[in-house]
Amino acid sequence: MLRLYDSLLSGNSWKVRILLHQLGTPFERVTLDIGKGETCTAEFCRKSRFARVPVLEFEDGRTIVESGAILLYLAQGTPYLPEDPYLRAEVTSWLFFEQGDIQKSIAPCRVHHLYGRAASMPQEIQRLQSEGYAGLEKMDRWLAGRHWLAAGRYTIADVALYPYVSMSPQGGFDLRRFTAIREWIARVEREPGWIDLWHGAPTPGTERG
Ligand SMILES: N[C@@H](CCC(=O)N[C@@H](CS)C(=O)NCC(=O)O)C(=O)O
Repeated sequence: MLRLYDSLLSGNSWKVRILLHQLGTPFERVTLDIGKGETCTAEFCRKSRFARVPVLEFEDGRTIVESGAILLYLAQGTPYLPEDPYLRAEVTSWLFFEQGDIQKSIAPCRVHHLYGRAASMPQEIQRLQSEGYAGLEKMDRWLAGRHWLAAGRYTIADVALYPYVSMSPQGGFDLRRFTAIREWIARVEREPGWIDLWHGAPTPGTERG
């Protein structure tokens, strides 16, 4: 059986759990506590060269790191990743956009807010929010008049973008003016098999990272 190493609050891990759930793929979940350094142990670093979750592990011990790579692997041969090379590239382009233009700013901003540090670092928060808003503007413009990000249907592009965009208000982002994004979030949440962040969580709310 596949094994997924994740953490309770990780949006990158949530992407993978959503797709595994939508595919109906059974997996064993191992939830690490980042705050306790559980992603930094020698044993875990042998599984994850970047000492981060998510990590997908096979029965033979091989692993895949990076949420985008895991989504691409799991979605092969399924409706969540088009066969057509051009459409597949369109989907992949959103995975890169998510990492560079969305996750890189919105994720740390969210963590600073969740851990009560945001008020003591206004300049850094302003920098992260201005980068995050720039990404959200681009996404909202693209989604205006469209239901999905790529290929005219729900794909792993939507799975990849959904967690950090939908959780951006936790980082102080105001989504009110992003009408297309808000409608898209509601659409993603209506997809069969969609699960919320806490679905199946071992001990909700106890983890620090
Ligand atoms: N680019 C990576 C980012 C993964 C990442 O940032 N993981 C965080 C949790 S969301 C983590 O494990 N952080 C632990 C640390 O950096 O020490 C991906 O998409 O999988």
